[in-house]
Amino acid sequence: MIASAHVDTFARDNLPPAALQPEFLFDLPELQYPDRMNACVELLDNAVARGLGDRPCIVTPAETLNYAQLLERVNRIASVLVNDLGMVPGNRVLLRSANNAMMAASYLAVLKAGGIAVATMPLLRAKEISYVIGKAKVAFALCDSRLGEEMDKAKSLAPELKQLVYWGSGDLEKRMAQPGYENFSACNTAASDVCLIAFTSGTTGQPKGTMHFHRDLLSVCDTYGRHVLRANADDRFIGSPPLAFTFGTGGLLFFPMRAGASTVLLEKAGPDELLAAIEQHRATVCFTAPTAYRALLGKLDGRDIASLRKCVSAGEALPKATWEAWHAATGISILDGIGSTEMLHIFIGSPEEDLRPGATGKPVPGYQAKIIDNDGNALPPNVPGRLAVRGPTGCRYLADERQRKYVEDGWNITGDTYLCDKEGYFWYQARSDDMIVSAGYNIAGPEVESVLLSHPAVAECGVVGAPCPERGQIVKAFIVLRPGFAGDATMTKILQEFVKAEVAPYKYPRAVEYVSSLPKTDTGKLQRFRLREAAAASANAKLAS
Ligand code: 3UK
Repeated sequence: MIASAHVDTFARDNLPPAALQPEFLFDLPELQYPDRMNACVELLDNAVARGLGDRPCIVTPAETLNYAQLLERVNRIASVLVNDLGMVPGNRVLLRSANNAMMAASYLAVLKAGGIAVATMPLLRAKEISYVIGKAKVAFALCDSRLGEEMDKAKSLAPELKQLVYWGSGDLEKRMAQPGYENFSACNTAASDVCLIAFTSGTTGQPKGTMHFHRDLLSVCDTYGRHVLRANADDRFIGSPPLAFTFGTGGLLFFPMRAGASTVLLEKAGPDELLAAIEQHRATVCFTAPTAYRALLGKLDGRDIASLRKCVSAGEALPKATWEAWHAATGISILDGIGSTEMLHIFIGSPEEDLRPGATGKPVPGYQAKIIDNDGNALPPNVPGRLAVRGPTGCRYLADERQRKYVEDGWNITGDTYLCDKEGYFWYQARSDDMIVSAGYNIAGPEVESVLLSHPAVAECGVVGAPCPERGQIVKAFIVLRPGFAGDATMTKILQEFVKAEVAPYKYPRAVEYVSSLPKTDTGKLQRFRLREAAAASANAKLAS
């Protein structure tokens, strides 16, 4: 047993029992980490020690910090945490902000001081924030003063929170300016000390806290980052996911720093802001979601985004039509990849020369994946089943019975239905609980969505099962049309015929409803359960009338 640096043992005490943890794999030579390491030291202090100090690290519309300047800022924040606020190793620190330099610096400062970062999505409301504080027993918070209103409300709801310091108002900045605070000696953490509790954005039930170690942060860089993304020190990253979402923390902070590269952090990263910033900062690597790639496609005219060389898509399946349209418009092969908060980052996804448009890809080096039936038996190629994965990272819920559901026999069960073809490519079908069963057929909503999306009239769509007395369920499509198209009976007929011509006719949407937008989570995922509720409500209304 390697000695933990944690004085506050809460996280360790609440790890799932060994028997319920997944099996961890460290076969690759690059995953042979020493027993003691601190992720901030690896990503930041060592970069400066290697001579990268004057290279740009964080670029925002407001400021640019090179590696040395970021290190000084991190040291100052860590000094405040420990000297002023009394944080000890193992304490949880809540972080709240849009993506900006102070958020990134605060995150790294928590790691460096041996604390545990608990980053929250900017959109969360007081009740949700106070749940997180209570669940992770958080006593410290650093927050952007512009998000003060909900934060103050959350503090009044959550007695565990003792110290709340704002930046932007001058409070944190004044403390940071104290003499001597520019130096801070890192906490000598164990590689297996928890340094991050990331909450899932829970579409059902309360959010789950997933615990990750210092070494896990490096593992995702040295697997996906090194073998699939393959960025270098001249790259400039950009993207839209919040730093509080591990897709964003990896893609916009850990991966660029591990490569000695720079990252553009945007507080607002809608399609217009993102395009303008790519152009202005000559960004080369972009991380965003499938919906955003579709939105960007409509706005490329007159833009110069020739600097881009790599685009990563995750969070939801990337339909082949979106991949092809982006490739036609930019020449770039989007790298699709499936990741999860439990696994920390992407575990299936292939590099440009080895991908299949429409497929997620092959397991990332360091990870293994298989398709199993309900009893845990491996299924043959091309048969859809449950996706099971394992690798250097994996699911460790903070005090949560749902650990038993996510981990089976040492494998992480992501809740997705996939199939694996004869060549070893993994093809997404649906979230396992989103499969539509209609007149005995299993139908994957995302497959129908991807057909509809390839029709020029369709901007966005969501396909779910609607209750039906005869068939159990019918396929129902909620569709956002592109400007200039009318959602009438003729359009419905056209789209239904279009689907029947592209895939097995039983999959066509028997019901179509036109909407102006689709419900999404803070992490940009389609909320199919809301569409199901809407579909059920209108089906019941019909029955009653
Ligand atoms: C779905 C995908 C098909 C899938 C995430 C990259 O999305 C992330 O984490 P979450 O915990 O959600 C996990 C679930 O989202 N999903 C994600 N990517 C894909 N489905 N194709 C994809 N490419 O249902 C998965 O189980 O919010 C993604 C990196 C870090 C992340 N946390």
